[in-house]
Amino acid sequence: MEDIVERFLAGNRRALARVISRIENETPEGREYLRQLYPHSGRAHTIGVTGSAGAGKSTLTGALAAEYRRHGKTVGIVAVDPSSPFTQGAILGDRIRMQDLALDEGVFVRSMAGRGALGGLAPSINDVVAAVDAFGFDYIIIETVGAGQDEVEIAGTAMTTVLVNNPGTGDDIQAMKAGILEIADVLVVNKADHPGADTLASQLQGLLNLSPKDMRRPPIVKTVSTRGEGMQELAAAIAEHREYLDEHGLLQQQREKNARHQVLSAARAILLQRIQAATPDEQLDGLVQRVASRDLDPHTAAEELANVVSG
Ligand SMILES: Nc1nc2c(ncn2[C@@H]2O[C@H](COP(=O)(O)OP(=O)(O)OP(=O)(O)O)[C@@H](O)[C@H]2O)c(=O)[nH]1
Ligand SMILES: [Mg+2]
Repeated sequence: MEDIVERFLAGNRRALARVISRIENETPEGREYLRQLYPHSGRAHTIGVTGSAGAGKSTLTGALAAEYRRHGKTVGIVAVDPSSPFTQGAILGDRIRMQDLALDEGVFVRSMAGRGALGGLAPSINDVVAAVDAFGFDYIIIETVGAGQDEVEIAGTAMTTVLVNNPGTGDDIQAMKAGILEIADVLVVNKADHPGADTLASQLQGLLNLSPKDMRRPPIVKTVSTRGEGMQELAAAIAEHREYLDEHGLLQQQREKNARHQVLSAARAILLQRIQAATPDEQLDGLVQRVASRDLDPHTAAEELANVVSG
């Protein structure tokens, strides 16, 4: 185990891949790696790329990574697969495209399952990002398909959240309704080679103009990711957001918020494991049946379970 951590810290990519697998599978070994590596994390600029299915997130991620590579920066990419079998084809396509990048030593690409047992982002995503961060990449781009809650959660993980929109889809209005603009630090109008890009950009600007004057208004960047167009502007907008965070002391605040969220969700997972380990199947089945037949309410049942570990 020491050996793997040493090789990891010496920059061995196979060690990185192995560490991530252990973390992803939530093994005790994975937790031990993370314990040792965590102090080395926190240096990368983490960028969340989110938006609807097919908005061009993967293409944009690849193009942005290429832009950073042109400046000699290293990039880790964590692509979070949506669980819907509907989009499986697209994911495969992403992997193939991403493989071109993966031949580059300065880029590391990892796909992972997006859903935990209870829905929402898999708890290990933050841990995987921490491992990629500890490895020493300058930037980490985290791609997630926009599914409401995911977008909110990714905002907690990444320093800068990029929301990818497309012309002619009406996504902007949807986004506004879901309150998603609130979490976007940079707005992208991708597929700007399609008609309606300027209209969408000005619609988005119109919405932003409604927000309070003292609030930071996310810049809007038009891109054609397939041709790498707009990547310089996007990189500049991301850098500008990072400066904004630094200048206003917001980075530390964001880190603390994220840390609190992670500590509490890890604690929740530990307690649940302990409860499950300490509860005989028959006891759980009995409680479940009583709740199902309205003989007992779920909270009283849960308290009974929790008492096993707390009392
Ligand atoms: N015309 C045009 N097509 C684009 C652009 N960016 C991406 N595409 C195309 O849009 C399709 C979807 O791109 P992806 O990058 O896979 O989109 P995604 O958002 O990652 O998709 P999911 O991960 O499945 O949600 C592909 O066929 C891309 O080639 C663009 O700027 N212009
Ligand atoms: Mg994708």
